[in-house]
This record gives sequence, C-alpha cells and structure tokens, in this order.
Amino acid sequence: MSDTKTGTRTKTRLKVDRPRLHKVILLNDDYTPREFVVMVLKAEFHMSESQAHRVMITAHQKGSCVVAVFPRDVAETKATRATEAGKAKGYPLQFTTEPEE
Ligand code: TYC
Repeated sequence: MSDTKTGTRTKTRLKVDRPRLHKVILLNDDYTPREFVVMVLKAEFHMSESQAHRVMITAHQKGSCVVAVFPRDVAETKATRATEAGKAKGYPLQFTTEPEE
C-alpha cells in the first residue's frame, strides 16, 4: 500500500493467496510397456518401486492417475520431461498437468 503520506492506507487484500498447486497426471495408453512407465515414475518423481507400480496400475485400470502435486512450473517441467522420456523410446506415454481445486 502506498498511501502512507495521506494516511488513507487502503486494505486491498486480507490475505495473501498461496500459489495454486498443479497435479501431474499420468495417462494410460495401449503401447507403453508397464516396466517403462514404472522406470519413468521412479526416475522423474523419485518414487519407490512399489509406489511407482501402484500409480502405473491405477492409470492402466482407470485411464489416468495423479502422480504428485507441485508449483505450476515444476509440474509442467516434470510432465514434459517424463513425456519426452517416452517419446525418445517411441512410446506414446503422456503426462499432463492441471490446477488443483
Ligand atoms: N497400458 C499399458 C500396457 O498394457 C501400460 C501402461 C500403464 C501405459 C499406465 C501407460 O500410464 C500408463 N502395456
């Protein structure tokens, strides 16, 4: 607030909003090998074998699975890197992002 000279400081915000977190979402496809999906989850998202396996199976069965939440730039970078890892092997593996509610 910059009205200190006149003493008419206006309260424009009661609270500072925390920046919204964004979900990284793993999408199922029919071609990427399960073990490759698990490997990417472990490498890019620092998951254990069992965590990665659970996330992969959930995406496989339900069509998608939330992997993790991050500030937007981190979520987008990780989703891009993980998608690129599949692309480099010729797989259609996809990670997307969306803001949390
Ligand atoms: N559906 C793939 C298969 O049967 C495995 C897979 C699982 C691929 C999860 C993507 O997000 C995924 N080989």
